[in-house]
Amino acid sequence: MERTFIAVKPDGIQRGLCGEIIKRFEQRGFRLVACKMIQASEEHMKTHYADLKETPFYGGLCKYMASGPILAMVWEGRSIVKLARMMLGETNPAESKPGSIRGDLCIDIGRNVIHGSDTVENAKREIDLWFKADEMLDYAPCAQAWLY
Ligand code: RTP
Repeated sequence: MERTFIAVKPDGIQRGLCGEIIKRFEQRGFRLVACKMIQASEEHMKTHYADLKETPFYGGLCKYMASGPILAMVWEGRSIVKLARMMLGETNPAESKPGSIRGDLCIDIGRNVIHGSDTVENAKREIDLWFKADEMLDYAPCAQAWLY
């Protein structure tokens, strides 16, 4: 089963959007296997966004991402890396379709509320960067009597 790293960015936390974002992943049928609030250091964000090192926005992006708490999560499900990116919408919310998280919830490229891994390989790298193995729970999907 595929896993991806999803993070509600500081602006998403400040705007109280965690519930809305988690709801969308749950309703799509994906499973939350790890979740924690964390205020990352700028160094940690520089490692996370290392592939953007040469861009003009790298410094500001890393500083911003370290400016407040983030909700770091690992979600699991079939083709989740690709499907989560579709759920997120475009990097620039102004170009995101209504119905996507960014298309519904934000406008500014620098305050686009959510991060999602862009490839299966990067998902593995990011999950390892943010979570220890024992912070992720392996539990079976269930069809219990109390699920309707
Ligand atoms: P993310 O990594 O945060 O999920 O975003 P992404 O894959 O959609 O986009 P990426 O190219 O990896 O950029 C990371 C974040 O940098 C900010 N950004 N600013 N032109 C700009 O000013 C600019 N371009 C990108 C965005 O906040 C983007 O999410």
